[in-house]
Amino acid sequence: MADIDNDQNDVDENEDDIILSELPDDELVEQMHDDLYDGLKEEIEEGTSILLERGWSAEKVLSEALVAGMTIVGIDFRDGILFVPEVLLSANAMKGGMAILQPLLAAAGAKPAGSMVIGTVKGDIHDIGKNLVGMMMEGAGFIVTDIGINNSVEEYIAALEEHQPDILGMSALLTTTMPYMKVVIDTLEEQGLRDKYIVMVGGAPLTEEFANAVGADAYCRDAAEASSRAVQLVSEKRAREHNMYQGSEVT
Ligand code: B1M
Repeated sequence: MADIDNDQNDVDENEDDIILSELPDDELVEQMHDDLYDGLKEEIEEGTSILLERGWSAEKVLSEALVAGMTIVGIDFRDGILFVPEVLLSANAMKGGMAILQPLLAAAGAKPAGSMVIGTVKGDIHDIGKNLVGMMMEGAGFIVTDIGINNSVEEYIAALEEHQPDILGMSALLTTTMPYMKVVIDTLEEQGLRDKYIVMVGGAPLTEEFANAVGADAYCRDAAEASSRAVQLVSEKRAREHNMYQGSEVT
């Protein structure tokens, strides 16, 4: 009798074993959403590699398999179905997939289009969106210095002074931490540093109106918009600098 039970268990286990490489694209993507939800990092890494091998672009894997999966996690986190430890596992799994995509997204860039210091604001430890923005910016040819999470105004300013980037990028995911962006921008003003840098802000709770109200130069809804806006803003900055230089040569 025990043998029959064991055999039955084996059958059940085998039935549960999903071979990711045997799934068609749409089922694989759905399975990856489930695996992200369950925080299965190895499966996410495997699924990411399979989609790339099948000719998917890194951008498509990122948006359809990873970001879309994380959106589902976010909804259930909001609704109290998932809790912090589970969401941390999902975030860790997502980072596994992103690490595979990172060199591919970065490879698109040629000579530096500009430079950026980016970090999440004080009190806020969310870093997935910031990391994505950094990756896309590298993909657009920027040199990116990522100063991580929970940054005070002193830490932002120290990084700006050290790296002298074109852009300061700040990310915030909480309504309670996003006002800190104004603290940073006001301090830059007070110290006479504001005009040296383009300030870009982003994060799920932000809006264009908020960005204007705190005195940022640009609000970007997502990483793709951040990289294209950055290219545009830096080329405008270069043109202004060029004109100023020519003006000073004439006089
Ligand atoms: Co947090 N969390 N979380 N969380 N978390 C949110 C943000 C929340 C909306 C969930 C919810 O309730 N639905 C909610 C905020 C509510 C609010 O303030 N309105 C929330 C909360 C409440 C909290 C805690 C307070 C929970 C608690 O402890 N009770 C706590 C706070 C901790 C802290 O920071 N002090 C907390 C903790 C955590 C985890 C640690 C468990 C984990 C973070 C892990 C990590 O990042 N390493 C986590 C996660 C994962 C989330 C959700 C589920 C997903 C965030 C994410 O990574 N999204 C999130 C719900 C959600 O947003 N759906 C939630 C995917 C990412 C690709 O998108 O970050 O929006 P996003 O980035 C986008 C754009 O916003 C934009 O481009 C990115 C890519 O396209 N963007 C920029 C971002 N930064 C930019 C900068 C730019 C330009 C564009 O220029 C510089």
